[in-house]
Amino acid sequence: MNAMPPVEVKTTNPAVLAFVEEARALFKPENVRWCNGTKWEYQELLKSLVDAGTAQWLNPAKRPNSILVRSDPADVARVEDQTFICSRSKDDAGPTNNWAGPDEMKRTLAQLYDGAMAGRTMYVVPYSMGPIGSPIAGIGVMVTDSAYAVANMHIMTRVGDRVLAALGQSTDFVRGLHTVGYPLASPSAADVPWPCNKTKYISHFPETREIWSYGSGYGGNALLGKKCHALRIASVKARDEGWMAEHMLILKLTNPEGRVKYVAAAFPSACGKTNLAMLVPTIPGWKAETLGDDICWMKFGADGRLYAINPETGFFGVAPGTSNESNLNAMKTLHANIIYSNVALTDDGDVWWEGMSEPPAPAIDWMRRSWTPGSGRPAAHPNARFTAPAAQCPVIAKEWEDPAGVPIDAILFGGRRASVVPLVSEALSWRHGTFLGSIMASEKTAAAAGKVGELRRDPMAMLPFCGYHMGDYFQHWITVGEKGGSKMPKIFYVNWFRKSPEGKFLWPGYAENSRVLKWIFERCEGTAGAVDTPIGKLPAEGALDLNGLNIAPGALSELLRVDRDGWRTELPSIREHFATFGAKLPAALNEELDALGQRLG
Ligand code: GTP
Ligand code: SPV
Ligand code: MN
Repeated sequence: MNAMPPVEVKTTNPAVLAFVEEARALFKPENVRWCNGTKWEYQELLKSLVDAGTAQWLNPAKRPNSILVRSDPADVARVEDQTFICSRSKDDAGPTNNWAGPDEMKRTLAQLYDGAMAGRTMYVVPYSMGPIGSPIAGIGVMVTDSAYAVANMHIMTRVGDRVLAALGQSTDFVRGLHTVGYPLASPSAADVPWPCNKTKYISHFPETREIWSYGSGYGGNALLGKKCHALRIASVKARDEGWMAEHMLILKLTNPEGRVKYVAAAFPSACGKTNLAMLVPTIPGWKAETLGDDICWMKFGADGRLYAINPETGFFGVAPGTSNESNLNAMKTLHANIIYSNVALTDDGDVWWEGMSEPPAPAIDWMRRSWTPGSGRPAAHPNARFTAPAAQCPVIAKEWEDPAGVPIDAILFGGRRASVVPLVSEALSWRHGTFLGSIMASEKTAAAAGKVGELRRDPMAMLPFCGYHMGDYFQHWITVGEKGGSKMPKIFYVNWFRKSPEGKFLWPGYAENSRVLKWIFERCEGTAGAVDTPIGKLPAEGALDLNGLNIAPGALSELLRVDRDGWRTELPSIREHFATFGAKLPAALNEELDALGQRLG
């Protein structure tokens, strides 16, 4: 089962050693392997995945050093129904999270955990979220029996001995336990290609900075550095310490004169962060570079501004829809050293997914069945993903690993809204921007298990990721804004997904979103025109650069129309949404809602 020998333990930190020993005693693995983070180790992990039948090599002439992994069809996305915030008080988890008491949850999980790694290797993965030694970064130690999770962590985070060295004797690290929940009778017993368990728990203990995950090997359920640590646990730490942990991409924009702005943007899962983070502007002279595509940690710098780092080192990106036309830089990033999950396999040993190119024929779909175009079912799962090293992105910004972070000029909120919300608006103030973030809504996507397409409120794109009471989270935004005062980023609300009555996207999106970014940049500089409307500031006539854009007549006026009736119709549902937060809803947000109602008349 396990080809890799145990390696030397490179820490004397008693807290780390005790944590690992307790995990070993509980999980009862066949052996324990401390991950050192080397390239050699990564290659061994890939090899063991191939040997176990979990993965297969892709054609090295097409995708060097890359593997294809197909998961169990019952384990393909985050499981929000089984995600828990186990704070001591139920009230601290708030109305948007599942809650169980920490003792009760630990009792339940300890039973499931008992012997769960029998016959398997327990990997110990010390990892850093953020550049090692950065004052904005944070460390975690994760144990897992999934080589797939470890290989992904290698790409997505900084793993290994250097993390233990940076941690030293400190006890300030997030403790993560993960098992797929599929013990083996013996190391030589027959295994399945994708071990997992029907029972799943993704549990967080915010006060003690612990994550206990059970039963799933996929994505955010298993790569504990990502949503579990960098958002759910980190959001609590950020509240306690006065900083921000957000579900945001980070982008560097340079105008033709060489001036730079840094933009962070919060869109819900599968709503366009990776695409915006890597876009190629269509306006001459403008440059966009990537710092991050999913998570953003921001702390105040000595100058009082918010400085951001990308805590990750890779992209766990949505494959379907990614093409040379939609996201050329992602396609270039994907040439080698990639883990592909749940995409289709072509005849010549390459990968394929819906929207990548003309359909290949024949192919093997993500469920290992033969597939032909027109068969009526997708070849790749809608939440098929690629795991790619960020350093391979051709437009990665040179400062992406700067431990000091980059000063953020603008924050964007956005979601999938077929109607009501215009292409872009600027908030009237930080407080108004916080209000806009708090009422964000989006149609559900395949990134989480459940019904796709349903409109739901997803405040700041953090609904599945906020580790505490969402009302307190809103207050934290307001408090941080008061602290930063005039030095806070400007806030904008964008919507690339407005549709015509026939159901067609009105805005071409993707690279053309650079036109909106240009307006945002120039609003930050104070040079672009805006008009005041009841819902915020919209581009003045001619302020949005549309040179060379091919857009249906009438589409633009629809995109920038203030839909007073639509907004008025939404007011009761916003009130209802706010009511769910009870006394924890900041009064400031009710005031903003009243003010909006008055402005709408
Ligand atoms: P997570 O990784 O789940 O957090 O998703 P994400 O926010 O990074 O989303 P991503 O950029 O991967 O985009 C998801 C889907 O939205 C893909 O199918 C894209 O093709 C599509 N998409 C992205 N940008 C646009 C756009 O501007 N317009 C339209 N119509 N679709 C877009
Ligand atoms: C998301 O769902 O927002 C993702 C993918 O980025 S996962 O890592 O599975 O959370
Ligand atoms: Mn995401």
